[in-house]
Amino acid sequence: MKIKHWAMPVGAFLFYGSMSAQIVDISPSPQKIEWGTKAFDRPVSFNIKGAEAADKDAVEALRHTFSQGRGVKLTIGERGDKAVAAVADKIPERHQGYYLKISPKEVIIAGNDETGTFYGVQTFLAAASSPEVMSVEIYDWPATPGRGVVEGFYGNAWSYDDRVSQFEFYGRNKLDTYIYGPKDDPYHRGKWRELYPAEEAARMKALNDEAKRNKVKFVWGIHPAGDHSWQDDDNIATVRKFEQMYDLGFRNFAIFFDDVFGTHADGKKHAEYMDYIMKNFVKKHFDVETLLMCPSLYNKKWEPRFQPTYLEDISVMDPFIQVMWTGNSVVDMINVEDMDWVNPRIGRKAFIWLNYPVTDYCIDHMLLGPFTGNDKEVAGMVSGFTANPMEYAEASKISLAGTADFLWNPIDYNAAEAWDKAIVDLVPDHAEAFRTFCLYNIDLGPNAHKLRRLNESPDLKSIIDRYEREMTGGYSAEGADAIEKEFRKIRNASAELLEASVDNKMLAEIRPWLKAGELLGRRGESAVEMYRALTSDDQEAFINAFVTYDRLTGEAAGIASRDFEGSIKVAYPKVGTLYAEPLLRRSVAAMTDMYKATNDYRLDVFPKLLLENGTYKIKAGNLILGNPDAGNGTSPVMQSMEDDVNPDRQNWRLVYNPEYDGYSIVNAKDGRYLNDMCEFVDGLFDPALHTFSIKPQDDGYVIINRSNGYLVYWEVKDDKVTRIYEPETQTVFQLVPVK
Ligand code: LOG
Repeated sequence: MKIKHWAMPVGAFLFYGSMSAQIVDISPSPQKIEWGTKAFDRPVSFNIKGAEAADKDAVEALRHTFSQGRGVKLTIGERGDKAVAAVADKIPERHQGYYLKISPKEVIIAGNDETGTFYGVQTFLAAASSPEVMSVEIYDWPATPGRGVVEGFYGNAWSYDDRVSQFEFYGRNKLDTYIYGPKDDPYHRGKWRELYPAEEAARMKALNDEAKRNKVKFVWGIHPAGDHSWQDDDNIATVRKFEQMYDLGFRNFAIFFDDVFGTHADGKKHAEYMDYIMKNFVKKHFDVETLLMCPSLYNKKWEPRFQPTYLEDISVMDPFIQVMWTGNSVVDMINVEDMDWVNPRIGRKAFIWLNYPVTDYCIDHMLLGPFTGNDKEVAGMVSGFTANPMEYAEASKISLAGTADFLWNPIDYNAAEAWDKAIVDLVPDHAEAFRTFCLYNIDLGPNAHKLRRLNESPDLKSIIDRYEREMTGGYSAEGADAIEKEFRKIRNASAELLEASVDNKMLAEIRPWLKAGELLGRRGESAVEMYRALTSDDQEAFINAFVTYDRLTGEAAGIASRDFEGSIKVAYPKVGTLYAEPLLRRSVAAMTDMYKATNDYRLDVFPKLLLENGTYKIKAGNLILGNPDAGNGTSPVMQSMEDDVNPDRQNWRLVYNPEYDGYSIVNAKDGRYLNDMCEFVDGLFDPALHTFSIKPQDDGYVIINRSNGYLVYWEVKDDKVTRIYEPETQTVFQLVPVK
């Protein structure tokens, strides 16, 4: 019988029955576990049997924690070893499976293979981490074949220390795969043909050794697709590089063809190249374990962009080669239907490259939410499953702990519990504060890939839902108190973590977000003060609170991350963007308007709107932006004549949206919004894509959209307005108010 898992974190203990012994919640959750009564107390020493024949990394991990002595008998080994022969029929006949028994008189750790023994030790170390160790019997194995991480993002690659820390974490969490593919590492992509210089090579070797100690398969990847000539010399260059890695001890390899198009994305060429590597590298050695490829067409949505036969062309590759796949689109969770679609097309089980929690396309956000959204049946339909993380290695562990738990035992996976466990495991001394902080760092904000997480700051959301409507009607002291309490909570939590960040690697890494969290809380408190002052008619208090709010908002806007030497990407941390930030912007704007309508004390402190809300003609030179097919047509056109018959077709309503600090642009005739590309919006209004910064320049205005983390500008080209990425040639428009 399997005892239900308790919602208790790793390292926290539960009183069990009438005895004061403690059971521990083990992560990832074992397949079958049965707790008994108390076995023994710590400290304890073990009389280890079988160590000579057992997996040496497993034995080392054991000896690292426990001293050897005349204490409790501990037998360790894997199937076939004499030491564990007596329990041979109890060992699950599964890849990486193990049997673990703790009883008052002995401990048995018996793996089905070496990794199984190592994982048995990991579970034993967790189960025996409480002062009083419980008897337990565990039968365990992973549901998913290859579990881990693909370091495959654009931006600052992980450091040596980051990776060492990851491998230790993977070992503990039973993740067995790490794929090396940082896009901006020169030896992976830019200078893929060049061999590692001696010093770099030594570091790579050391990393691989570290991975091995933790039973992590280090898959070394190369990205030649951008400029491969498809000629022999580049094939030879690839083998030469692989041979260097082979000599350093690498046995697992990958070739990436992602994010290349046109002639670089030729399926036939890719398949020929892969088969060349099979023949001239893999088959020349007896012990190469893995050859992975990431195709150019790596998600279903992109099918129309490539040759119609791309997947068929690569499906004929040697079956040894595994093929990566991100799912239904670039950034998406993985469902059964996705696998049903792709597997027959590539003639093998796809190897998942999950683009989560990667943030290279929404870098201002920190993704610290629970790991959710993948179908549990997927485990049996893949040849591996790796997650692409954030460039923030330590912070990625929150999500990756969930990934590990999910992949090991999807049936028993509980995202909320796994998340709680990870928080306690990673920040044990400040778990409560960190949990609060994580709750404000879950959603990705509006982004190009349209993945959202709507479970951010649930407490604040329910308070907003409950009070906001009644608060706009009048004063709700209760509502103000409740909202203030939430803002104080995120402020205090962030402040506590900031202090703790001095000697905590993860907290140090996310320090800019902690600062943003603290400021968010303080701004919230100021906004509540404004509200109280407004309703008690205290002008001075209102102005003081506004000035504080405004100053803190400016401070928050100035926070930047990653200013270390060699950094290639800077983030401007955003926290609480789903509810907290919009609430502040919305309510401060509304309160300011109310104040201005009835008071005249110190109106000078409020920033002036550059352009009043209203109706405008949008002109460039002697052309005028119009909507001749009002109601139809995908985009407006620049016209040379004023429309006297139907002037509204050339009239545009500009409305400032304080929540997004930008203007929306709507045609006065048919009410359709314009988007970043200066096209009419048919679907839902997306405030990020459909609001604009309008800035004075020369004797007019430039129109800028900053939807997806990068800026786009408007430029008149022939009779259309188009979106460009560099400001040099952007158009200066005249915005002429219509009376
Ligand atoms: C890249 C990846 C990047 C991710 C998210 C794959 C296979 N390739 O759109 O390097 O981190 O999306 O931005 C990708 O996903 N391309």
